[in-house]
Amino acid sequence: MNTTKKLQAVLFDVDGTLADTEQDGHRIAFNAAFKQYDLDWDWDVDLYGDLLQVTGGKERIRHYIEKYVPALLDKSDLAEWIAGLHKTKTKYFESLMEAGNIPLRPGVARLIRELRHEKVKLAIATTTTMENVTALLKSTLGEESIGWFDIIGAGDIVPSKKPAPDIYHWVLTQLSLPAHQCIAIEDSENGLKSALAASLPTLITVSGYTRSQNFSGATTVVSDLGEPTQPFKLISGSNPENGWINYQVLNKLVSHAA
Ligand code: XBP
Ligand code: MG
Repeated sequence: MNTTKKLQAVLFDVDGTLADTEQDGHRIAFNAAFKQYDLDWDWDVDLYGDLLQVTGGKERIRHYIEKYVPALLDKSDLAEWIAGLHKTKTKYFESLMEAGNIPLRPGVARLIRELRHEKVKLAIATTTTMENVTALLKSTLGEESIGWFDIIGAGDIVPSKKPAPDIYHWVLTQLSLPAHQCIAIEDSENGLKSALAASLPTLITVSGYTRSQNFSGATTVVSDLGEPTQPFKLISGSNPENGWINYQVLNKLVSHAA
């Protein structure tokens, strides 16, 4: 069997996978928005780690209110108020990306370049907003990189966010590809659940907040995508037998999973 023709598309998660955006990006942007709204809320590094169990910024704010500020639940326009606060947060996040302080994780730019060379389709399946995705891509790979992705599935485009499979189903439908010819790259348990529920083989690159999560069901779990000069550490799953994730490795993982 010619396995080199197997892989048709790679579906990338964004936060934690393309870049470590949570602690020094989203968290900072949430806190800046709270300040602008005269709220004394402070999402410190540990608290934010707990709050990350809820995906989606608006959903996370609502969860925080339910847990820590329940009196606010009586607010008649709560949904609109949360949406406004979240919009403000998105503006702060965009400025943080424009400042260019958050780099791509090891191997990401290289792998994207190689996959484009091999004519493998690139897609994004994320919980965050389209504005945030484009801001990150612009600041790290340049404006033209947005066009390198055949499909970008982001934010509220589907009714239920990860761990529901909706965003992966949506992206696969747009790509007109079956899940077994694709691979998802994720960093979190919620992301893995989402991808697996859409029947996608999934490679995990653990990130700051997700290191100790449960990744059973993942094809392979590695520290990062690795570079020839800076190999990844294998955490679990099938051994890619290479120090860095490239087109050939992804192809192998997909054909073994099929
Ligand atoms: C990450 C998320 C997002 C971000 C915040 O999801 O759950 O909610 O934390 O972004 P993924 P928003 O790893 O799937 O990209 O505030 O724009 O939701
Ligand atoms: Mg993620």
